[in-house]
Amino acid sequence: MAGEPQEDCLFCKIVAGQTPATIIRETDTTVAFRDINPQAPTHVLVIPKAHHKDAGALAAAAPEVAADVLREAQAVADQEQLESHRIVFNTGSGAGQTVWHAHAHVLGGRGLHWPPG
Ligand code: IU
Repeated sequence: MAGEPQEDCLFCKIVAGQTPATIIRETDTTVAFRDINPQAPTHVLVIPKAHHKDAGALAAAAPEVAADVLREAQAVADQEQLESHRIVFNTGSGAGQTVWHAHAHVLGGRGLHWPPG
């Protein structure tokens, strides 16, 4: 069911403390942790604690939590003192989504080209 923890979901396991992660921020509804395979000097993932398969599903089911994720993404950029940054929601395998629990990538600390690859 939407929002319920999924047994086979890595990010639900991070939320539950069953899989280690370098958590840098946490709120009642979100967790922010460093990506294990960073693509920039700062690469942090912000996730809702509740399980939703992608950003669109999250926004449809729990718009207030989607707003919390965005607010926390900006808070990460502020905390990391990023001059510029990019917030990315890969959606669908063709766009590079590999983990089916909504997450915002916060990338910064280097020049970011446009359009992205
Ligand atoms: P994607 O947009 O679904 O591709 O992003 C998933 C990210 O999760 C990706 O950047 C991975 O490096 C990252 N990640 C992680 O931080 N910790 C993990 O244990 C696993 C993936 I698996």
